[in-house]
Amino acid sequence: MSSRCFVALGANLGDPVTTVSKAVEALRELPDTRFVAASSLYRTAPVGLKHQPDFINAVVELIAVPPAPTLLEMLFAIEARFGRRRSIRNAPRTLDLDLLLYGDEISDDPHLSLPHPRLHQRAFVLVPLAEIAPRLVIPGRGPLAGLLDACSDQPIEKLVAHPVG
Ligand code: PH2
Ligand code: MG
Ligand code: MG
Repeated sequence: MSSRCFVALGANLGDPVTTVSKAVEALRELPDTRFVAASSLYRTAPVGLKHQPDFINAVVELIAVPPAPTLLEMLFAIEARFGRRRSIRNAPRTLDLDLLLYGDEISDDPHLSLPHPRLHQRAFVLVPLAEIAPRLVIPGRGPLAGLLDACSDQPIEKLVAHPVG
């Protein structure tokens, strides 16, 4: 058994472009998991706590064999490798990895809510998600395209990848 999963990446401390790019590479290496696609990187205005640096965000699609709680532990381990220290909610962070969707699982477990409870309100998740999975339907929320319209006022800018050299 395996499930189609989506992981959101976010960073706004240190060198967030490098951090998010390296974290995408770390997700490629996860055991018992097939890497399907990564979105572009996006520069986004902070949602929630306003007075903090802009974020770099992206979304990755995986096919995962490990169950959702195991996959979540793997994501926490990558966050820790990148120096994540947990303080107050929505505080600036070197790397945040959120499990957005695990197949069509719906869960209200406080340690692992699925789909991610705020994903449908956040352009910094929905825009990169739509880049790699435009026809996705969010369990309990409906088609992604309709959700995107509702947050078109949130500033988000796609970063153009520069060839090295
Ligand atoms: N993450 C948050 C809170 N606010 N804002 C943006 N733009 N990007 C994020 O990744 C983000 C946020 C909590 O995880
Ligand atoms: Mg998180
Ligand atoms: Mg988060």
